[in-house]
Amino acid sequence: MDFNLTDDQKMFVKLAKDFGEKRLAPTVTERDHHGIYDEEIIAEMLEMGLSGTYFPEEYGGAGADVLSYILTVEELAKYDAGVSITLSGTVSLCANPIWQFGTEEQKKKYLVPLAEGTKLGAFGLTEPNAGTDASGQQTVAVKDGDHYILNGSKIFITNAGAADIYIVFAMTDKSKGNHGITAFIVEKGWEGFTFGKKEDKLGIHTSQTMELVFQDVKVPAENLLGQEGKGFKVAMMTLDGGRIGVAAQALGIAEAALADAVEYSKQRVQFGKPLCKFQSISFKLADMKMKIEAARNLVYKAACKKQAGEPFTVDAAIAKRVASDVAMEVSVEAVQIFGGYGYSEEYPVARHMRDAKITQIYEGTNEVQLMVTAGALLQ
Ligand code: COS
Repeated sequence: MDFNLTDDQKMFVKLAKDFGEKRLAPTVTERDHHGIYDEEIIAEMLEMGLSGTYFPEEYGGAGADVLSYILTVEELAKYDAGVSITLSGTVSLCANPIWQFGTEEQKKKYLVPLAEGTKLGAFGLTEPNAGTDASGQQTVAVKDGDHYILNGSKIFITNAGAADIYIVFAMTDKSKGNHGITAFIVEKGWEGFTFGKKEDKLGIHTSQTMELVFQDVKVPAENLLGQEGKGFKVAMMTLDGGRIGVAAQALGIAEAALADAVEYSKQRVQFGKPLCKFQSISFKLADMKMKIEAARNLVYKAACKKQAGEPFTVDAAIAKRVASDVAMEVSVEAVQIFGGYGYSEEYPVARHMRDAKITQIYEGTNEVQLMVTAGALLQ
């Protein structure tokens, strides 16, 4: 696998880097501390075409590849992990399933504005009683003529409230277990579709996470995504791609934490010399670097396999677990190197550590990634 970046890939990295330096870095601390989801920043990011990377030009995309997108998420996460998941939530979890499973009409109506960046997307699978056990959906959709009537709720939904387009999973036939789950495309503003409380989270404060509430929402039958009863597969296949996005986010967080720790170790003088001159610190930094580079290979490999149309479920699970564990380990070590200052919110390493934690949890906990990998290993 060749990870020498193409000109297109380099261009997306540069776009994300410039945006990160100019638009994210100056205000990220304030937005993090006050839990601000900044609509203007997100609109600017979308206007730059970052949500269209790998979708074909005929659907509003840039016609580049999955690795370009993954590099973009990674780069953004170095500056603001909340903004990177806002992008990943719209691309991996909303635009991608429409591209993969949607009808031509659905692609024209929903994928085009998502890829062009005029609309934001979200994905509603998790419920109060259906987290890791995603097949236990309690949201129901009952066919009524040329509509389905949707009732239920979804929790911990990234981009909720801000997004215009939602992929929502519901039971259309409870007697069939996971074969009774169906995916729908639901628009913000439809009668009966409201938002619950805004989550008060440990990290990724610059992203917006809320509850979705559906009360007798009339969803036109033409908004069914894929086939009736095939929604669980839509969810699983969508999450396979989403997990590479989370892995890229984790990679970006880890890289930012390492860069901060390297810089600090050169400046901070104790016992008459900079911290980096102590082997206990330089070895720690080297170890952080090694783990990041090992994770990077897994993340890029999973992206390349998705691009090539090869099976990538296990690669995504491995990449997500390894990269998120690395992000957690590296950010904890970065805090350790900063000592008391690391525990203070005055420096960004505390934010990196808080942001890293969610990458071990969402889009399938790391225990789920072990289940997926073990399942494939023991077939
Ligand atoms: N791609 C395609 N199909 C898949 C699939 C994948 N990656 N994973 C599972 N399936 C299919 C299986 O082939 C099976 O199909 P059949 O019923 O036709 O045989 C079906 O889905 C059920 O598979 P399985 O029995 O493995 O499902 P489980 O209910 O045991 O669940 C886990 C497996 C735990 C891996 C799954 O529920 C999961 O990923 N949970 C976490 C959900 C999640 O990530 N939530 C976060 C939401 S977004 S923050």
